[in-house]
Amino acid sequence: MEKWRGLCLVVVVAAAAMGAAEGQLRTDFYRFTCPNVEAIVQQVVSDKISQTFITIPATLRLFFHDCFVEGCDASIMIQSPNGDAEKDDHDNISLAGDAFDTVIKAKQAVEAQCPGVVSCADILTIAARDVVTGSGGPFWGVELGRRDGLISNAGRVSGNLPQPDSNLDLLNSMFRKNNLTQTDMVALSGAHTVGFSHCDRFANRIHSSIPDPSLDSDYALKLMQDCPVGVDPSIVIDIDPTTPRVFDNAYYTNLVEKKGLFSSDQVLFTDPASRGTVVQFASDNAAFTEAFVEAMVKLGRTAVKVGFEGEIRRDCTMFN
Ligand code: HEM
Ligand SMILES: *[C@@H]1O[C@H](CO)[C@@H](O)[C@H](O)[C@H]1NC(C)=O
Ligand SMILES: CC(=O)N[C@H]1CO[C@H](CO)[C@@H](O)[C@@H]1O
Repeated sequence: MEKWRGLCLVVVVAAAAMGAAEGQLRTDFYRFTCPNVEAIVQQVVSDKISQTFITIPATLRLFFHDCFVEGCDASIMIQSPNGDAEKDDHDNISLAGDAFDTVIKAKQAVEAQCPGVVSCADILTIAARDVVTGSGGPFWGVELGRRDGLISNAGRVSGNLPQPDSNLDLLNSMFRKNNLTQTDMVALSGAHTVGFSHCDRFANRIHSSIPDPSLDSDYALKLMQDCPVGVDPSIVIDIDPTTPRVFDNAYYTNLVEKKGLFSSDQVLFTDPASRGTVVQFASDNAAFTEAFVEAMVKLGRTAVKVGFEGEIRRDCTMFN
């Protein structure tokens, strides 16, 4: 009897290990090795949210930036004494310290219960889901089994992240490189339903001599008041002027009303190739939610390291 039970366990563990080696992410990846991992992370995330709302947008954006550069491998978390890690690139400007802090704290809490087992990449993935749920958005099962990367380099950021003045073709090609469709891209842009932008990221739209015809004139006026010429570039404003703290489809109703903050937001409505998707998400929150969840799961598969690749970092900010 004992012998059989032991054998069964060996078979199951071997199957799990083979799954990992084959490079499969799975929702129950830690079921034997750290069954409470999601509850542990969720507790840290909700404590952090109750301290500061910025936890929500910051963590969601941190996940996106991690995945688009070097894959979802926590490369964004690495701290370099020389200031040349991925997070030091100028594109990181709004990666708020609270997002890094969330992952570091969650990792510490997880290590206390299951040392050396759960990757920082997976912790960031869980946390990104939890902040969406924590602001009124959907809950979904996250795929796990990523390993932490061994490269983090500021020089490898440039050209991999979309810019606020990117046009539809450029946005599409950047997302396509990461196996994401135009619909995924439009859905993921809905993350701009929460969070902040620095004035300098859209100043060219409001302070140019020719008014931007794709920008609502009242909204433009409000933006000019919030971000006057010569304003401190560290000033931040809400990206979603309607419900800035709620994860909902207001981002799309804003676009239909010409109230997209970045031209990369507004272009999704202006360009006939993506307008239909924007109009659909604006009128159907469930359709947006479903597309967002699907796209987040796909985003989480970007260039992942699995099996024996990479490492399980002990400290998310340092290679082992
Ligand atoms: C489609 C192309 C995208 C462009 C051009 C873009 C650009 C930007 C820019 C310029 C900011 C403001 C940064 C600042 O001034 O601090 C921002 C903020 C943000 N972005 Fe995006 N983004 C894109 C897609 C995404 C995606 C896919 C996500 C996540 C799934 C995301 C999540 C966020 C969040 C949550 C914020 C607010 C951050 C905060 O408040 O700390 N963005 N984005
Ligand atoms: C995109 O998918 C292909 C086929 O599954 C895969 O080989 C490739 O690594 C993926 N690209 C990224 C960036 O994840
Ligand atoms: C949060 C963070 O690491 N921000 C850094 C982004 O990069 C600039 C340099 O380009 C640093 O000064 C910031 O500290």
